[in-house]
Amino acid sequence: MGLQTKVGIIGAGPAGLLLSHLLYLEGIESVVLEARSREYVEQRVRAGVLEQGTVDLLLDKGLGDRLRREALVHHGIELRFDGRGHRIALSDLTGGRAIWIYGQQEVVKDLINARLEAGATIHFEVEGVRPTEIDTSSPVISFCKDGRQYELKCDFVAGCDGFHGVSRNAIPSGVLRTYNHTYPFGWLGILAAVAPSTDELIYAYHDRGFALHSLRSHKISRLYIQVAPDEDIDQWPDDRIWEELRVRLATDDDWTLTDGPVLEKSITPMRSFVVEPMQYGRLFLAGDAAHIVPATGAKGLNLAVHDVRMLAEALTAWYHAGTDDLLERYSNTCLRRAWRVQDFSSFMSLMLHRYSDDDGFRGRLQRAQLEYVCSSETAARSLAENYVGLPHV
Ligand code: RFL
Ligand code: PHB
Repeated sequence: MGLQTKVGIIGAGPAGLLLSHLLYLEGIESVVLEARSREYVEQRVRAGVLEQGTVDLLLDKGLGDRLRREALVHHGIELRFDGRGHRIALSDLTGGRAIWIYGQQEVVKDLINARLEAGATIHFEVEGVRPTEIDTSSPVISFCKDGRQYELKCDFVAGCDGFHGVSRNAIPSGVLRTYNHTYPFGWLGILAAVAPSTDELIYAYHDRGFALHSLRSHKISRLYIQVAPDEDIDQWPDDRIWEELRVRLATDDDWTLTDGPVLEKSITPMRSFVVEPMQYGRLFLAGDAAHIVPATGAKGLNLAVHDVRMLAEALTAWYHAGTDDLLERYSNTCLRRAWRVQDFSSFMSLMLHRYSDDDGFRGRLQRAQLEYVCSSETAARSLAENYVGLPHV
């Protein structure tokens, strides 16, 4: 069956949904195709830290009603090592910028509601999605839904289908250059029904490995520990996880970690990945489809938001002013920020994780780095401005 739209968007994650909303505000029609069910994408536990710039955009585009009520503003983070905490005063160091704690699945829920309220088309649970004829001026996305085959004709295809999506593979071989780095560790993350034992995020460096105490609300905590990338989650009953967190987050004073029921747990590998360019013909890649950063910098979602903001502006200029210079610059503009964020996320990862092959040398460098960012205002400011998100890169 034949369908038609202006922009065909593959993936209903934050990138695809936000792009669809930004285009709608400019009067540009789009259709979103998603492999999973609505329930699944709304429940998927992932990011929790939004940069100031991400929040400003969501508020500015009318997506902030619930975010304004429920998100928690944080003005600092703690780096903890040798049993002591050191606060990085994010806002004081960056002219008042902050980070906001609001779960990615809440952003996704808000976006889906806004899109459906505006009468948008989101096809969930589609199969066999395949972008074709992307090197012509009328690409087609073929897909299957409820056993019926469809062909969606569009002007542009936005590949917002994450790292495991199909869009990137639709680009002929030899066009893309891939940069890939796998870190020798992963994160075991839990979501727990217990009030956070901290007001601000704690990034802990410990001989037994990295640990992170984050949160989602006054009642829900989010915590992570460094594990081997191929760690078997069955080896980690809840008690063992809490015990390990307690050891790695311990301080010399009387700080204690309160445990509670574990609602969700999973292991995530840490990797860096970038493809260049982020465009081929009428196919534009955005978000995790084009780049992955290790989670230590809390940047992946924020980078995805930046990409689609650039893509929406470029498509708006094409439709409304008939100019294609922003579309041509799209890849370079986004890659500049992607590599800045890649560097920051790598810096945080290398500083905070233990390496199993360390003969002691790396550990000494890590400690020197930690002491530097915790004692030099200049070094702390550099970390802070990257963490809250550089306004211009
Ligand atoms: P997503 O969210 O992966 O969405 C892609 C969507 O595409 C769908 N899809 C397909 N649809 C149709 N056809 C196909 N063939 C398809 N293949 C896939 C998928 O079902 C999905 O719905 O990518 P997007 O939109 O680019 O968003 C990127 C973010 O999800 C990601 O960067 C962040 O979650 C990364 N991240 C963090 N980012 C932050 O900015 N701050 C954080 O604090 C933060 N913490 C994290 C994180 C990621 C984590 N994990 C699990 C990887 C913490 C963790 C543990
Ligand atoms: C989270 O809350 O999920 C989170 C926070 C900070 C990070 C990564 C993830 O660096």
